[in-house]
Amino acid sequence: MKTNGILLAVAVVLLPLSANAEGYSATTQEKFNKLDTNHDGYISQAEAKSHAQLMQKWSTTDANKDGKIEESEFSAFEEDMMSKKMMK
Ligand SMILES: [Ca+2]
Ligand SMILES: [Ca+2]
Repeated sequence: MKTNGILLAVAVVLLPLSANAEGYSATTQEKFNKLDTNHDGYISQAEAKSHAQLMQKWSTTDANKDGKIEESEFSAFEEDMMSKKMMK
C-alpha cells in the first residue's frame, strides 16, 4: 500500500507538468492518440470525422498525400491552428 501511495503522488505531480509543457491543456500527442482510435499510428479520414477542423483542412494537413494523417502532419496542423487563434 505504501508503494501505491508513492506512485499516486508521483502521477499527480507529473501529470499537470506534462499537460502544461506546451502551454495548453491537452498535448498534441494526446489529441493525436485520442483521434487514432485503432492505434495504428495514423488518423484515417473515418477517425478524423469527430474533428471538424481537421476534416476541413484534410487535404493540406495530409502533406504527403497518403490518405492518412501521421503525427508530424497532425502537429503541423495543430501549430497552424494555434497560430491562427493567436492572431485573432
Ligand atoms: Ca488509426
Ligand atoms: Ca499523410
